[in-house]
Amino acid sequence: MRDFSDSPILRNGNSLIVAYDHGTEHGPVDFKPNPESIDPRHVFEVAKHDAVTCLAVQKGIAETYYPDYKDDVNLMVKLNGNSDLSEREDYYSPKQCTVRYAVEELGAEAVGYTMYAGSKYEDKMWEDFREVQEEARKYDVPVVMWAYPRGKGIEGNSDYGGSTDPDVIAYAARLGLELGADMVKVKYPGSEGNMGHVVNVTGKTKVVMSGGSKRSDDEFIKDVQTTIDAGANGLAVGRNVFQRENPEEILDRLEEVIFKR
Ligand code: FBP
Repeated sequence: MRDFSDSPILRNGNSLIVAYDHGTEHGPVDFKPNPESIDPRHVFEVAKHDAVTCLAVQKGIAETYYPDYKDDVNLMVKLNGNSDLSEREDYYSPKQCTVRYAVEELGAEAVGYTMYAGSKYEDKMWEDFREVQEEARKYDVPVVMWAYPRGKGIEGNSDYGGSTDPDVIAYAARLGLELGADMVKVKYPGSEGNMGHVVNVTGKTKVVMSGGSKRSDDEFIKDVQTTIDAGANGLAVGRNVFQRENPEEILDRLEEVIFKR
C-alpha cells in the first residue's frame, strides 16, 4: 500500500467525497427532489465548498464539465458503473474508463471502482479491479473501492443476512484491504460498534461511509458522527448533498464533524 497522506482527496487524513454518478446508477429520478441538480455545473459549484475534498463523476461528466473547474475542485473518476435499465442475471459493473485516460486526459487525482462481492460475476470483477489497482499504482493515484456486497451468493446463503448484514459489510470491506484499495466506501452498518468492526478489519485501508437515501439533517449528521467516532475517515455522499436546496448548510456541518475532531 502506498502512502497517500499528501493526496488532495485527504484533509487531515479524512475525506469528504461528493459522489455524482447517480445519472447512471439510478437515472434522472434522483434529480427530481432538487431540479437544479440535473445540471452538472450546479454540483461542481457545490463541490467548491472547502469541506469537499473531491467530486466523483463518470467519464463523460468529467470530460465535458471538469475543464471549467480544474482550479477549484479535485476530480475522482468513477471507472465503472451501470444503469438500472437492463435486466441482468446478477450484479456486474463494467469499466468505461482506464486509469490512464482518467489521469492523463481528464486530470483525475483519484479513481473509484464498484465491487459487487457476492455476485455471480464477482470473479470477473476481481480481474477488472486487478487491472485498475495496478494501473493506479503506475499513475500514483489512490483507488477507492465502492465495497457493495450484493447478489445471489449472499441472498441464497443462509449464513448471511443479506447485503445489510454487518458481517457481510465487514467481509466486503476487508476485500478492499486484501485486493489493494486505498479506501473503501461502505454502507452504514447500523451502529458505532459495527462500523468500528469494519474499521478494524480493513487495517490501514481507509473507510468512508456511503451517504444513502436522503434523510433529515440531524439523522444524517448522527450517522456521520457515529462513523467518525468509530474511527472511520469520512464520507462519500451524493443524494444527502445534491438533493438539498441549501447544500452549503449541510456541508458546513459535515466539515465540523469530519475534519475538526
Ligand atoms: P448516495 O450518497 O446518494 O447514496 O451516493 C453514493 C453512491 O455510492 C453513488 O456513488 C451511487 O450512485 C449510489 O450510491 C449507488 O447506490 P445503490 O447502488 O445503493 O443504489
